[in-house]
Amino acid sequence: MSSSGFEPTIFSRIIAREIPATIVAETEHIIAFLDIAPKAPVHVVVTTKDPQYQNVVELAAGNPALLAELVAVAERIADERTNGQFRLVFNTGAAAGQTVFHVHAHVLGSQESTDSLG
Ligand code: IU
Repeated sequence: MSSSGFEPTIFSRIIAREIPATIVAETEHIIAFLDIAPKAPVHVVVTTKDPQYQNVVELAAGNPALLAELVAVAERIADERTNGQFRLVFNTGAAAGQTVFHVHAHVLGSQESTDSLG
């Protein structure tokens, strides 16, 4: 158990740079990294640095401003990395496919940005 009373998750270890990840965005409260097992051409995980919320329902109830910040970071990533169209997925509960109980969104884009292709 951590000093904050919450079990550190695998994402806490990514945030602490204890295990590797390709970090693509970071703010005071939010961090985003490439999913290690991408399910789409663009697949980024966006999570809170605070591990206390296990899922989006808890985050929405406990700190809606932080949820709004997470969504804003997700939109910025999508603007930068996809054609502007994206899916924002919050798996909620093990039966729904959630494996890491530290709130996070999946930003999924079917097409990478063509901005850099001229
Ligand atoms: P889920 O919604 O809880 O299933 O999402 C967890 C995601 O975290 C999943 O897509 C994993 O591929 C991803 N992931 C990762 O990117 N890096 C890791 O070290 C681990 C899991 I463990």
